[in-house]
Amino acid sequence: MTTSADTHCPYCALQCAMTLTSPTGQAPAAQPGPVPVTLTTAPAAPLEVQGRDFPTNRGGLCRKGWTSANLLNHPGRITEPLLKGPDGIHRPISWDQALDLAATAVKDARTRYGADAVGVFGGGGLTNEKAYQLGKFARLALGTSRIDYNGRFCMSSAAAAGMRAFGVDRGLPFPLEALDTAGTILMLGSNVAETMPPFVQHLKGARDAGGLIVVDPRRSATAAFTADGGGLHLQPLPGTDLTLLLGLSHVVIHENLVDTAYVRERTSGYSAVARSVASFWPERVQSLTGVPADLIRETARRLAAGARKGGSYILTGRGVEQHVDGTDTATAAINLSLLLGLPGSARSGYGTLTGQGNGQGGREHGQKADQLPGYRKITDPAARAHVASVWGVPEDLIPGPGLPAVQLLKSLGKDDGVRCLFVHASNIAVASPDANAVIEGLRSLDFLMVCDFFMSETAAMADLVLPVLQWAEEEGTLTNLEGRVLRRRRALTPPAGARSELWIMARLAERLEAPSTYSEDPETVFEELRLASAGGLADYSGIDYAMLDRGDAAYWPYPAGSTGTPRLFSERFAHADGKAVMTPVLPRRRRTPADSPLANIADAADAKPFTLITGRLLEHYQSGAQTRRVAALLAAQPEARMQIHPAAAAAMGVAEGSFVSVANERGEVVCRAELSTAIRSETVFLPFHFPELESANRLTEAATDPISGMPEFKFNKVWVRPVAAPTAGKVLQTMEAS
Ligand SMILES: Nc1nc2c(c(=O)[nH]1)N[C@H]1C(S)=C(S)[C@@H](COP(=O)(O)OP(=O)(O)OC[C@H]3O[C@@H](n4cnc5c(=O)[nH]c(N)nc54)[C@H](O)[C@@H]3O)O[C@H]1N2
Ligand SMILES: Nc1nc2c(c(=O)[nH]1)N[C@H]1C(S)=C(S)[C@@H](COP(=O)(O)OP(=O)(O)OC[C@H]3O[C@@H](n4cnc5c(=O)[nH]c(N)nc54)[C@H](O)[C@@H]3O)O[C@H]1N2
Ligand code: SF4
Ligand SMILES: [Mo]
Repeated sequence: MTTSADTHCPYCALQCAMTLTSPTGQAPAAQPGPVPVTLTTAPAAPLEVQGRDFPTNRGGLCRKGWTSANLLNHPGRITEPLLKGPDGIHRPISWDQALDLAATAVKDARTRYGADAVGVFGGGGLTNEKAYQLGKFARLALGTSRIDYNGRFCMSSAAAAGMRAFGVDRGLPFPLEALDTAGTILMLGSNVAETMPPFVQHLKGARDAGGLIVVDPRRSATAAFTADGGGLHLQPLPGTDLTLLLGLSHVVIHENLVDTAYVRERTSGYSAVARSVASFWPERVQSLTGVPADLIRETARRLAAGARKGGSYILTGRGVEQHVDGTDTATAAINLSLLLGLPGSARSGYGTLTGQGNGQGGREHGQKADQLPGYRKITDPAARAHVASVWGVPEDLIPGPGLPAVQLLKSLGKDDGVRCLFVHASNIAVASPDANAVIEGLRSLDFLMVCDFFMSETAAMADLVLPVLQWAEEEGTLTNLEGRVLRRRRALTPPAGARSELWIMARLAERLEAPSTYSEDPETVFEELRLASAGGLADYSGIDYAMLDRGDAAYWPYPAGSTGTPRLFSERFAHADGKAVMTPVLPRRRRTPADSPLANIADAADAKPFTLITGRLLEHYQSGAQTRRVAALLAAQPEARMQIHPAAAAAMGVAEGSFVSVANERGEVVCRAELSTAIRSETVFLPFHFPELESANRLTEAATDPISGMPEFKFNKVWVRPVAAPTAGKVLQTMEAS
């Protein structure tokens, strides 16, 4: 008998709906409740994956989604707690031993250095239940303020800009389907054709109407998609989007395209913004960004025309946000959208595309350094009192704000820094900026514990690795890029030695004699999350498992007794006066090649300076810890390749497929060159999915946006030169693929 469970993809924030089926009928069963299962060790996936009709994906899945079940019974799966010996080799120990060791490490660090010597690094892939519990566990059971997560690398600038302008941060304040009928869509620094392929369906209408406009220094797959319909591709110098956006606002104001009634009634701050863009006329912006003045004017006009007919949307992705001025750039995009009257209008809007599976929910319920559940501020006395009452603890037991991710990582092993670190759902040795320095920090810790189901590059460095459950093996909820809460269902009994993170936190809390309670049952934790979030910005109090199981559309805020909020801002914004705030922003000086000496490269006479941008390939997810273990995906993209324009390559004698060194004062990458006219000639591109010699983050700088703490992933100076093939270090990512 065949059994099946309706669930959602384990990877990105589109959260495509899928049905998992056991072809044999022996293994999985629909939830609720565990069902006996013998895990097959055969290389075939234990479950069949089928796309399921749902508004975001309409039955479609990308290659990562199709192959996601291959990892469930992967031979490289960790199924026992592993302790690293003095010889550097990990060996199995019992769960009791492992938990005792972790608890002892926490107590030691606390006694020697104080509670803030214990740190937690979380992830946007955790379910709402796990993310919520991790925030509570850190503050109450570990007693530390030092918790932050990889969303700091992902959504922090867009979130900060949204809070500043609208008073609330929900990536898309409207259902994704709203894009279908839009006349004009301006996408800045987002390559959904590779990062969320089924999303492209929602761009077709605008594309066919000639209204899709993509801003990217590369002719990405998404930029190429504009061509058929007569859309536009604006190809600025990396890091100049803020200037470009000021130019667009300049045109909107000077060509009288402003929605004056909307600006008057629904916004504040117009005059200062109008003054700030006055000197950004299109010809000047052309000289600063490389985007032709005519295209700047045309873009502004199409946005205004779309707003009058069909609808106009402005969307941002990591390309414009992962910069030291990312918050200001997102703010400039919001200002432009407010001048045109888009946010809150019935057919138009502004949004940012959340990336990780639970990137949205994961940034709402307390794994951020400055946050309590329900998107509350940890410094707000009323928020502290509310959450303390739900947790049943005195308010002063909740620590104050901790350190944002980059600062937390910089503090590893330092005086007053973190000495004992717990990592849940992030591969920081590969995904963090200035990865060489992070690896040094990880090495200098007294104790590193990593929860994962694979030996990621970070887990490989850990003293203790705890095996956890994969998506199809546990219950929970996620909140997708639309702010819609979804059920993830168990379809498979996990391997005997693996444990849920809720169970791990519960057992550790006992050993640490922590105040309050730590349930290992996801639904019980969700019920507590509902109470803790009640009255906050991200209010989930009206949502329960039963309605999600029915497939009800649950968009937050969803206070008890309401029916949720598919569209935000139709009446008012979340600031006290109900208005959106326009904040004037201006470009700051960026680094130049001269700022980046080549001290560490011995024979660099033949090296040429370039701007490095980094990003994603369709086949790999993030640090690649998961997708490098899927044979089909690894075969399609086995290694990092540096994209470079053929003219720039020819000037250095670099041929297609030949090796290059990409270096700066922080480190060096050696990989093959991929010649492509899709990239600007002063810019090179590296994916960040690969470790070791191919790790792009050996080159990125841990400089951060002053408001959000977002690091500079997409604008770094590097020197490129041809080199001979490397002799070692290129084999790591090919191990263990199944
Ligand atoms: N295949 C795949 N899909 C994913 C992920 C993955 O790792 N792999 N990760 C998920 C996550 S967590 C996220 S956050 C999203 C990210 O999704 P995206 O934001 O679409 O991904 P990126 O490739 O990081 O960046 C998008 C584009 O920004 C461009 N870019 C770089 N620098 C600049 C610049 O200065 N200005 C402008 N305008 N553009 C620039 C790059 O050329 C790139 O094409 O994807 C999600 N989906
Ligand atoms: N140069 C450069 N660097 C970047 C970016 C970029 O564009 N350029 N993008 C940044 C962005 S947007 C992001 S989101 C980050 C992401 O980068 P990471 O934080 O490294 O994300 P993942 O590779 O998804 O790592 C997740 C790890 O947790 C494991 N895992 C998955 N689910 C769970 C779970 O439920 N529990 C536990 N305990 N483990 C789990 C996986 O096996 C994997 O080892 O990278 C950032 N780094
Ligand atoms: S687009 Fe995202 S959610 Fe959909 S199948 Fe691909 S990785 Fe999964
Ligand atoms: Mo992300």
